[in-house]
Order: sequence, then C-alpha cells, then structure tokens
Amino acid sequence: MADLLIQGINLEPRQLLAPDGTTTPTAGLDLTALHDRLPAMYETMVATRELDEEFVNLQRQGQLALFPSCRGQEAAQVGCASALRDTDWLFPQYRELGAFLVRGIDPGGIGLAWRGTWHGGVGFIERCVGPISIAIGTHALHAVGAAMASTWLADGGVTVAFIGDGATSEGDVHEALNLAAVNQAPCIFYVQNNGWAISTPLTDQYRAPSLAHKAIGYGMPGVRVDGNDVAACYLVVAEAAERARRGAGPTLIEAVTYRLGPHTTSDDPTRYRSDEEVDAWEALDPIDRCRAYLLGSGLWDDSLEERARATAAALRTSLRDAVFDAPDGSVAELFDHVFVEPTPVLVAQRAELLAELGREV
Ligand SMILES: Cc1ncc(C[n+]2csc(CCOP(=O)(O)OP(=O)(O)O)c2C)c(N)n1
Ligand SMILES: [Mg+2]
Repeated sequence: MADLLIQGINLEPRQLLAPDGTTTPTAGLDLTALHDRLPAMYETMVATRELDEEFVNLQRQGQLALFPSCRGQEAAQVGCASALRDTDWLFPQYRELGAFLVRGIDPGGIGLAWRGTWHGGVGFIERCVGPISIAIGTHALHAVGAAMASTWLADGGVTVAFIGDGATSEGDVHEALNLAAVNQAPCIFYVQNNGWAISTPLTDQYRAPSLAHKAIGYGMPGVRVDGNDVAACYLVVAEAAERARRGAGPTLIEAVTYRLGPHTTSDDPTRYRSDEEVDAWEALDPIDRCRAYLLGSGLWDDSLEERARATAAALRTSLRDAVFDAPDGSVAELFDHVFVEPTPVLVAQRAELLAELGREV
C-alpha cells in the first residue's frame, strides 16, 4: 500500500461503490449520509445517458453538425455537480451533459450550439454555467477569475473548471492551476480522466505518478477518485467545496473514468483502441453500479426507473422540438460577447464580413 501513496496523494482512487454495487469502506467518506440524494442522482444519470443517445441520433439524421458523447462519464459529472450549490459557477469543456442536466439546463440551447445555429453566447448564465468551450483549457482561467471574484465579493461561491486529461497538457491549464494556488482561489479543478484525448492515450500526456499528483507542484491538495462511482465523486467534490468555502483554497481532483463512445460523432475509435479495452470499462458501468447499490440497500423502488425514463423522454422531445430543421442563426452573432464594448477592429471586421455576404443585420 505504501508505494500507492506518494507525498500524501493516494494512487488508488477513492471509492465507495464497488463495480458490483457493494460498498468499499473508505476512510472519511460516509455513504449513508448520501442515501437521501442517491435516487435523484441515479435518475439524472439515466436521463443523461438517454438524452446523450438522442443527441447522437439527431447528428446521424443530419440535424446536428457534431456531438461529443459523455456515455460512461455520467457518474463523474452528476456526482460532481450535485455536490455544489446552484449558485456555484461551472465552467464546462464540451462533454458535460450530465452536469448540465443537474443544473436543469434546457437541452434545446445545447442542441442549437451543436447544430451550429447558435454560437453559445455567454453560456447558460441563468444557471451559473459558462459557455461550452471547444478551445481546450481556456475556460480553466475563467473559472479561476470567477473564483477570485467570489472572494472579493465575499459571496461564498465556489467555481469548477471541468477539464479533460488532454487539457492538463495545455499551457492555459498550468497557468490557471498556479494562479488559483497563489491566490488561494475557491476553485475546483475537476479532471475527467477518460483515458483518451481524441486518439492520444493517457500515457502520452504526463510523466507524474498520476494527474492528481501534479497538485503537489502547485501547492494544493490532489485527490484521485473512482469516476464511475457517483457517491465517491459527490463526496470528494463536497469536501473540496467545503475547503474552498472556508478559504483553504483550490483542489485538483482526478476522476478516473472512461469515454465509452467515440471522441465525437466524427471519430472512429476502432482505429486507435481495442474492443477488449472498451469491454473492460463497459463492465464498470456507472449506472449499473448505482442501480445495484440502490437495489441491495433497500433504496430502490420501481417508480424510480419509471420517473427516470419519463424525465428522459420529456428531455428528448424538448431537444428534438428545438433543433429539428431549426433556421440558421445570425452570422453576426460571432462578434457579440467578445468584449462588453466591441473594439474598432471587431466593428470593422463585422462590417467587412456582412458586406462580403451581401447581408444586412
Ligand atoms: C487549444 C486546442 N487545441 C487542440 C484542440 C483539438 N482538440 C479537440 S478535443 C481535443 C482532446 C481533448 O481531450 P481531453 O481534454 O482529454 O477531453 P475529452 O475529449 O477526452 O473529454 C483536442 C486536442 C482544441 N479544440 N483546442
Ligand atoms: Mg480525455
């Protein structure tokens, strides 16, 4: 066990729910405290998986340009977002459908962004969620800025930067981690280590013992958690949020999970990974694991599944209604939201583009 512990960061991910739904005793984490919340998290995970499938179907029907599925990562996302207040700001990468559903974001807007008819504006600000960020890692800096603003405003807010394993190799993420540590910003860096950055395997991303171990260099706590265990993800984030709220600064969390689907609908993962690898992770499915625990602990009743399916069906309908044959948006929207007051260069570029397109907006 000693060699699994390097400078206080355990290489063995923290876990409460074993893959068969039995419990793994983990020091300091109490599963019964979560019993009143687990059924709702189960429901949201089921709804996430179903809605995710609807997004993929709509892309295949030519209604969406692209979609990055989060299948397999539901526990990592739902557990994390459920542990926070609705007023804590989330800064997503692009695969965080589960976190969006915890926040009650209507799937229509997400769908229009992936259809390419809405640029995404300033995000889902009414739900304290920043814009979908395709540019890898840039939003980690936004999360730190927002966290520092929370400190200055003394509003007790915590922010979360959702980043991928690949994003940890970006300069912006390094700067964000260091800036957060230096300023003791109430920011949680939540890395979903899903094994791959498109076709680049995890082994090509770093030489540290784990991604969580990078926290040592920044001077903040680092935690590895089983990302397919919704209860462990919840409790680890709750701990980090509590630390941040009392002024003890940022935390780097590595949720070890797996992307079961392709990188996006444009990707063919059979060209770079084996069926055996995927099968091994299918056996660790986060939703099956949660269901097995609920069944075994007497928390299950069939109405839970029925409610989850009904919620999912309503979300699927709402998504289809919003995106099916939706008209193109305004190209000029590209220039909105870059600055509060557009710069002269942007104004000129906007006019040039519209003149070229022969349109007036
Ligand atoms: C700055 C930047 N560089 C490169 C890309 C191309 N790109 C898109 S997704 C991706 C992989 C990101 O992997 P990871 O952070 O692990 O997230 P995942 O897709 O696995 O959720 C890359 C390199 C990009 N979008 N932005
Ligand atoms: Mg990845």
